[in-house]
Amino acid sequence: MAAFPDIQKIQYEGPQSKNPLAFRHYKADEVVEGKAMRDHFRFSVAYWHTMRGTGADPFGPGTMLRPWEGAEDTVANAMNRVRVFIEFCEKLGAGFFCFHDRDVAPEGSSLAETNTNLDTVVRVIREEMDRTGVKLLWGTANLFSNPRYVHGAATSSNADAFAYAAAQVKKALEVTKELGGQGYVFWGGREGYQTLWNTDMKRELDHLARFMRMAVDYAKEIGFTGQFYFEPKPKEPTKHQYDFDAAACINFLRAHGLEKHIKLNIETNHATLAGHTVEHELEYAGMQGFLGSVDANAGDLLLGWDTDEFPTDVYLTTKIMLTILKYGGFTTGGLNFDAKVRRESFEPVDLFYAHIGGMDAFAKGLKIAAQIRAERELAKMVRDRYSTWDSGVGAEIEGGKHDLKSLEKYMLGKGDVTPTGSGRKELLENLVNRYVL
Ligand code: XLS
Ligand code: NI
Ligand code: NI
Repeated sequence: MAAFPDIQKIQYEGPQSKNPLAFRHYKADEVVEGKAMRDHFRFSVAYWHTMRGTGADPFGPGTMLRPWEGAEDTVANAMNRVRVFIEFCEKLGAGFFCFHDRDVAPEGSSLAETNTNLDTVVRVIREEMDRTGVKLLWGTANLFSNPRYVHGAATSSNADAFAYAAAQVKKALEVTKELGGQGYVFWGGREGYQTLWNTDMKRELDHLARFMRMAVDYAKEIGFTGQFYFEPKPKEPTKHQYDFDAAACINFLRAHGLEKHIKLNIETNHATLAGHTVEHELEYAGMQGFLGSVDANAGDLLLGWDTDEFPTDVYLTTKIMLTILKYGGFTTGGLNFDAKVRRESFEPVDLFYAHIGGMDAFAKGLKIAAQIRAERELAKMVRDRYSTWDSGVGAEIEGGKHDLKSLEKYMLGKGDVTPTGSGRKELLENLVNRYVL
């Protein structure tokens, strides 16, 4: 029985459409900058929010109406849920999904039983993927929910927690490979601290690096060729997470010789929690070749936590797409909606409205970004701003032809700096508005 009997495959109807279950901008086949929209975005649905989000908050239990859910967390229900999920992806027209091991199958009474449960459900996932062509963007392991990870996993003060997490990642890598996953994400759920009074930071970070190295080595051993990603987040659930932002993650990877194996998965709301914007994080990662994948969502600037809302702000999506296009687009990565409907939006149809809105906002953002790039006005203004570096002393400095002594000589001769070139922030904002509005 279909879980969404009243909903047909979502179609593109164009900007004039008033049908809330249609796309107004996302047209999978439409070619932008030489590539179909479907391949620009590689849209992915997050299993954890879409299938396992209950709407619970610290003040009350879940509210979601999910008629397909059985009363208990059994393997049979888990298998049924997979079918519902893939029906959702298919009707939405999202080509990819992401999941944590524990999203899809319940834990058993032992690690062995848990692994068996996972294998049973993975068989259904495989069948449904083969039936529909929906693909796995990345897999990951939930190393934060179970109380055994109270002090973290790879950075736990308890060596057994590290060992259990290692066993879990081994299995998660096998399953990701089996499902043809194109990537694997490390997000350090509790890899951080609540207080430095009880924390040996150096030891914890060395353990985290050792853990990642084990995963990279095992991937090689089993022939998993997907891309590894590290997902920055500055806080929540711990007060301070080690994967704080792109800069901290890249430094960590380089310091431990992992930079060849692991790129970043940048999430909008994590960037803002770190006091950055997502475009800052994308640019910082992109300029150094670490831009791997994106967890698309939006935060609420009035709230200081990861609200994981759906992105509908066209300025936001335009900025994200400008940076992604600048760095050549996704190869292994994609746009994963790490986003959930609000507790008050409890009907199944809200899942469709939410994803359609996000996909349309990104489609519109892509078109605007492509236009901004095609007309080159913005790029020209940035280039012109640095024109003193294109000849004379600027070009000589960039060419390595100067040292402190020669520059002192140059400045003694010249006298002083004449400020040139207004920053033009206001003009640039108006220019961008011309494309957006
Ligand atoms: C949580 C993270 C998480 C990762 C996957 O804040 O965004 O959902 O993407 O473990
Ligand atoms: Ni995420
Ligand atoms: Ni998040």
